[in-house]
Amino acid sequence: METTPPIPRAVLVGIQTPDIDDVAHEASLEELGRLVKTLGYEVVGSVSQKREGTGAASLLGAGKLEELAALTGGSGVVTSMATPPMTKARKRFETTPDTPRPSSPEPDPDAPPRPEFVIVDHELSPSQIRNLERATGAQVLDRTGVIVEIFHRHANTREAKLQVEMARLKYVAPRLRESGTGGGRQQGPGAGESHLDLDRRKIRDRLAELKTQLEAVQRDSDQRRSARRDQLRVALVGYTNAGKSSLMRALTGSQVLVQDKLFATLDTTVRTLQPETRPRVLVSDTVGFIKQLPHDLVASFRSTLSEALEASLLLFVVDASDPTYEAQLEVSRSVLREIGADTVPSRLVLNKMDRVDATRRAALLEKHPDAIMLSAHAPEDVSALRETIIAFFEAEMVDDVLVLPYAKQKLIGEIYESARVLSEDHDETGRVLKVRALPGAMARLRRSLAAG
Ligand SMILES: Nc1nc2c(ncn2[C@@H]2O[C@H](COP(=O)(O)OP(=O)(O)OP(=O)(O)O)[C@@H](O)[C@H]2O)c(=O)[nH]1
Ligand SMILES: [Mg+2]
Repeated sequence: METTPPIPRAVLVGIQTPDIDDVAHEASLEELGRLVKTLGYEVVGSVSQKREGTGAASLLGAGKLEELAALTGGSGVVTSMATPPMTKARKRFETTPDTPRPSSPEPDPDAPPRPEFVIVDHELSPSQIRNLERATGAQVLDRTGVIVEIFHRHANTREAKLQVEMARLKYVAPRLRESGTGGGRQQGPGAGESHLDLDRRKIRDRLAELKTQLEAVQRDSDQRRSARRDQLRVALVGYTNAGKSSLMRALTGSQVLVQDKLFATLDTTVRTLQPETRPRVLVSDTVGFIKQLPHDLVASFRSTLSEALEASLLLFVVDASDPTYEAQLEVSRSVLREIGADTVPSRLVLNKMDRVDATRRAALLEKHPDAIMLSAHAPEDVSALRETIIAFFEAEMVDDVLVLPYAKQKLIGEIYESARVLSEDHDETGRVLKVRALPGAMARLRRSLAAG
């Protein structure tokens, strides 16, 4: 008989430093809750702590720690540092949720199961994680850990899988370093090496292996991308859940995944704008951004985001119905700056306007007079966006005359692919074509004709 595994339960912990106001704090905690749900966990409670700084050993004050431990069934105190070192096996043992702890109250058989996870809305040092685990008896994950885990589960293509595994190992490695000091010695081969050394060496070897594999995969995708160079390309970029894939579907008629989940899309898809134009316009859907996107993930998604880098136009999609949309916009901008895509021409797209009332619409319009306001669900809005995209490229394109010698007729396909042929004549040298194309494409066609 099949039994579905129980849904893991989690308690959220928010840390509010003086630079964060109440609205931003609430929004951040809510977003963390959605991330945790995306992982398939149930959020059963939350605890918030106001803190001057975040360097404290356990991050939470004694009172909050007890409040949290009451929810998870832990002791509420960080046990003495003289406790045995956290070897991997011990860690596994200690974090097993149903391990009875001497200081825990007797479990009530009718009580709902204790949460197995404590998820902190802040990046934690390895020792902070360890101390919180000691006090709560639950497994502790920080925001970065949750995001890395989501990426890990959602990766589909070989490239995304390799990238995510690298990011994950890089996240795990430093945490091994501090949590395993003095781990037991090995017997047999490799004797004298601690478990920790062994784990770290394995991780290093695996990272090197992954790097080689990734380079091979990336050579392929670089080739595919360079074949698309000089084509009319627009990329949908923006915060996770803003509606990029919904717009992609509407603009291209493709069946990309749309979900009310964070990080539904991890792989870039490229499709043709529909109804098709001449030359055709390619639309790319990309991975979404998020606050505190772990640095290694940004780095590892650089190649996925090259789609954005190579586009002639970026559509910055924003969920205008989200009260924190401005912070989200700023996060997206800074990630794009980080990968060097901030020089690509862009337009702001305020999406989900169907959820915005007239007053707010007016305020948005005043703040962003150049923005395109729409709903990805309204077909007339989507066709207007299509016209805007076409008009953008139309303004970029230049006219020229190409002479195609009769000996080089095989290039005609390439011309029709990357340019619009306005008229066609014949003279004694060959076909004379009046064409309209992007300057880059025109230059490439000229080179092909010269070399041919
Ligand atoms: N009301 C409303 N909902 C929308 C609109 N556009 C998208 N949504 C919803 O917003 C959610 C997220 O949409 P997606 O298109 O998956 O968002 P995304 O930006 O691709 O998200 P990720 O791939 O996770 O980064 C889905 O539930 C959509 O149905 C809109 O214009 N109006
Ligand atoms: Mg998506």
